[in-house]
Amino acid sequence: EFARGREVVAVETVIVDVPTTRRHRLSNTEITVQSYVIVKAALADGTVGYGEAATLGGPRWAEESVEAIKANIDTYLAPAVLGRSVLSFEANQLAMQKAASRNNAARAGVDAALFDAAGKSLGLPASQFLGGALRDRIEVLWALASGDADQEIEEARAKLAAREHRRFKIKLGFHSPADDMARLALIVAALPGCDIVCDVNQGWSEATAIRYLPQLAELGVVLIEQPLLPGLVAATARVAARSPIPIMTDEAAFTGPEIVAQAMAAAGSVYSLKLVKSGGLMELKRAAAIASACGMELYGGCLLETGLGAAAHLAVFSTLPRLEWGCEHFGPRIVKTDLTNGEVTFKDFHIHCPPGPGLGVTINEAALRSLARKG
Ligand code: MUC
Ligand code: MG
Repeated sequence: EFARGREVVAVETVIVDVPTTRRHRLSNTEITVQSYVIVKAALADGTVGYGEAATLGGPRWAEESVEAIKANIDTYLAPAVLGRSVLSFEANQLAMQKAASRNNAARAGVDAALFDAAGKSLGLPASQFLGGALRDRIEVLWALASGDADQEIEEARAKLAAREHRRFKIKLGFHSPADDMARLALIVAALPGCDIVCDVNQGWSEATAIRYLPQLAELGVVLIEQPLLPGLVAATARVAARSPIPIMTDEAAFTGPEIVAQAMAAAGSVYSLKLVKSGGLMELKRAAAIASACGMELYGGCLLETGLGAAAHLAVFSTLPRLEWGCEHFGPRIVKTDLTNGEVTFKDFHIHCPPGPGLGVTINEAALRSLARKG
């Protein structure tokens, strides 16, 4: 009965290139443009839902590029869900997993569009399909990643003054460790009372991490994200054993077994949750349960998504029994043009979950058209 009219009749994709407000640097890449694949899913009853697959720096942060994501959705994932009921969330995700191994960002983009369409068709927020929301706002961190301490301090002070962010993530690893420490010391001194997280994005060796841990601890850094290469599990565990600061696992664990392996090796005690790693909304919730069951605390990670991708994460994060470290969904504010009509808001240091049906956001069609890649 409920399924009638709710068959998926079309899945379309478009690549968009969205300029950022400033250069965003990571240890292994830097961007001034964020590229996404926007997925549009249409149902027989006329409902349309949207999802977003994010990348960072081409196939650099992870192996998927927007070009590959679009091709794999168009050729393999879309045919896998066409004609199926949008309400068969598990069956649709299984069909996509059968059609393509890994391709997590691509699967997550389609999955988000299906959750949005299902919710919009029934007049329910997507969080209802995931157990229902436990919270309507989440403390949200801002990332400082230009590499220029003066600019970063000015940017952070503006965020504090606007009461948008009071926790900051500093990207490390693109300067020498000594230069990064000097930069970090200036930032920490300028932002008293603010929590500081450092993301090394795999940029350090075990020796460098061990050498600089005491300085990070002295500066009061509260969390160190992905200091070493994902494959260096034993080395990361040795770093974690010596570190007074918890280590957060990011690129080292996409799948459930990878999360368990990190936790069992004691290589991380906090897990960064991302749709591009888990491959779908239900899968993201499962990743949270797996990490929690292994004793890890949870952090809501991002890949600089627009308001659309942020809303898909918030639909899941709002339902999690535990989310000890809040989230970092600052993406809607780092892009020059958001692709939504501003339903995701930032106020009193929190990101507010949009309450509307589906993912709770609507698409700015004019922005989507003007930023769509031509040719
Ligand atoms: C990452 O590795 O966490 C998310 C925020 C940010 O500044 O970089 C990304 C990716
Ligand atoms: Mg990271």
